[in-house]
Amino acid sequence: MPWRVGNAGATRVGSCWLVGAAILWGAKAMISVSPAVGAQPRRESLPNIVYIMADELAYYELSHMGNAKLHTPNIDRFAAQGMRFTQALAAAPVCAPLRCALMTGKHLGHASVRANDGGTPLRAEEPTIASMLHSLGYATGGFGKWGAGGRGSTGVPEKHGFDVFFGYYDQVHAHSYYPPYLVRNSVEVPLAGNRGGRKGQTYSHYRIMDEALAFLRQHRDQPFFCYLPITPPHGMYDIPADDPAWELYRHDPWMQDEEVPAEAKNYAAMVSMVDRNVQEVLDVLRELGLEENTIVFFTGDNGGQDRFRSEAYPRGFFGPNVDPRSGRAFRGQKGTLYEGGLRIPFLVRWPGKIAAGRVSDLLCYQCDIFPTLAELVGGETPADVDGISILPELLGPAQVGREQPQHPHLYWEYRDATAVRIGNWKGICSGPGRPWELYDLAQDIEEVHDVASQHPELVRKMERIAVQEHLPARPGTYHNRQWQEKDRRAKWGETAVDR
Ligand SMILES: [Ca+2]
Repeated sequence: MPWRVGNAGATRVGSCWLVGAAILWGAKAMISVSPAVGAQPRRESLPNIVYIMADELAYYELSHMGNAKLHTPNIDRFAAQGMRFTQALAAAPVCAPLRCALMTGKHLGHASVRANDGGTPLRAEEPTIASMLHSLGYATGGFGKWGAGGRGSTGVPEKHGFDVFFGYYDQVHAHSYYPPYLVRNSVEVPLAGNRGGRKGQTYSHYRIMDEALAFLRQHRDQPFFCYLPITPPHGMYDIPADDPAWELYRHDPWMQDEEVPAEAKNYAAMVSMVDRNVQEVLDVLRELGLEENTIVFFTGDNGGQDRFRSEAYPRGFFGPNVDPRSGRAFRGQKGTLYEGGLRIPFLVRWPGKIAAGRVSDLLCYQCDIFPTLAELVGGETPADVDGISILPELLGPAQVGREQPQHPHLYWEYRDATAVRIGNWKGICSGPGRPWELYDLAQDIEEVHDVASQHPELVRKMERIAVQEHLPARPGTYHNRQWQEKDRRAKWGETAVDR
């Protein structure tokens, strides 16, 4: 059955599982902006959405990508049952800006959060994925690290469409797995036996996952959006010694090697803990009978960091940016606009709707998620969103009723650097007054052969795009800085004096 495309791009609904109720929902979205709550017919016919985003987990840190040290059997199976993207990119190379871009669909030339210091929140009036879904009657829950506005600011998640957000609002707070408290809808939730820092009695990530899984159960009878920007395997690299993930490494000689830093061993266990969490989500969906009405995303947030470097491992012990099969490496890492800062794992699973085992080379980035989900559910995409819907790529053009469009260009900026992508061409300018570099990623994925001098017109075009896409940032504001500062201090908490 073809998809019905509504007026002004505001409402696109259809397909077999949405017929009837979704058209009704679509019509409602066109004529009314009031939150759809209460007695709506067949709310369950709208698909549930789960978006799991592991902090820092890199493109080549999954076993199915050839990583021989890290074990991710559940994510490997997820990839085999769903669709894997080879050119899904972060909208920014660090946490806070990319979370803003993901939630608002705006690239870094338009995003309100462009710094990673926690000081620039979302503006009060900005629509987000959560507010769009909430207006259609979705239950909306976030669990993990928000990063787009601290407590006491205009950017808090409960003012941007989330019924509940539990975890960390500030990314410095999120460095500790044993903080004295987490935050739920801006209210502190004490964690027993924790003083901050690296040791304690309540491992924060367990609490966060518990609440996320409880949210799924609680909302089994209505459409839900479960956003899981979980903090592992981001450092500090702490995981309980009795976590079941350690079992996966019992027979790995490197795990017994005293030369390998304990932090690297913890990191591996954290990756496999994330792997287990992914399966826990799928298991609950299956138990609730929701697997076939739930689209599940699994992704990283920014490009990999070359952690645990040594003479033997110049690109890091786990080689997050090195293809284990070819040895080719992405240039740069987290924090840069080279591919090492932008490539992320991106998998989407939806039994019966997304063909199993497909691999897509579609060029896309996190700004595309908002319009994709809006198209999926018949929600409204704001006119100033920079992303494009990738729904035809996910479900197939026949199902959606149109071909997958391509980005005319993609745009990034971070600190002094700017980057533009046009098809396989990537231009990077590292700062004001610096020459543009140009790479043909189809031939040169490592970005080592600068061909700018051979393509001056293309470089000029990218320069024009960079000027056109950059608007001065308009961040939100804080009405109380003390709460956010308290949250940042809670990283070390009472242990700060011991350091
Ligand atoms: Ca990150």
